[in-house]
Amino acid sequence: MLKLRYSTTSPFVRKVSATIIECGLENHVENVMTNPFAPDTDLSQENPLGKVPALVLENGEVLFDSPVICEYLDSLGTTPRLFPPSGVSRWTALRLQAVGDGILDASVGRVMESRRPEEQQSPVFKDRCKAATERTLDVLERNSDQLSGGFQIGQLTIACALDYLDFRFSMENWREGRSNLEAWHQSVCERPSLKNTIPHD
Ligand SMILES: N[C@@H](CCC(=O)N[C@@H](CS)C(=O)NCC(=O)O)C(=O)O
Repeated sequence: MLKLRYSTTSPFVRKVSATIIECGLENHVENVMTNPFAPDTDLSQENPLGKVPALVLENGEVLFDSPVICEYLDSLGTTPRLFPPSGVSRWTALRLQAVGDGILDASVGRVMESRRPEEQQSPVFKDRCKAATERTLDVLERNSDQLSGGFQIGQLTIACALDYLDFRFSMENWREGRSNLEAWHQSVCERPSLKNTIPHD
């Protein structure tokens, strides 16, 4: 049995949970709830970086960083579903995954910053994160055709990123002026892997 150290709100964990469903591995993974910010957490014994997701393999080895975990899970099946093995399609999938992860890094960064004591927060940092997110969403809107025609790790990650914006920044409404991206999101959000892993507090 694999062991996934998870939290319910982490969008990086959600990538992994959705991958587990896409790959039909639900019965092979035990989910262990972990708050990486709890002072008494033992997470660092398994992931020295102290972050979720972390996947403990049957031999005790621990994988971390969602791209690594997702690709490992995808490799367990007979045919990879989410990570094309080589060629242009692989680089397209990895590139789109990096786009989604980048939006998540910026957005999680903003959330973390806003939880620090008010007088220690950096408006400059928060504005940079927001601007990076907005620019990246605009590029996705202009190139939304790159998202159609399949559902691989890139599409999965970008869907998780858009849902995370709904979860944490709904007042900013990423859909405004981005009808292509909205239509694409609508077309994938009913997939069981996404529908069953919606973030919640
Ligand atoms: N690049 C990592 C990011 C993981 C990450 O930032 N996880 C956050 C939760 S969303 C965390 O565990 N943070 C704890 C900390 O920063 O101490 C991945 O893709 O898995």
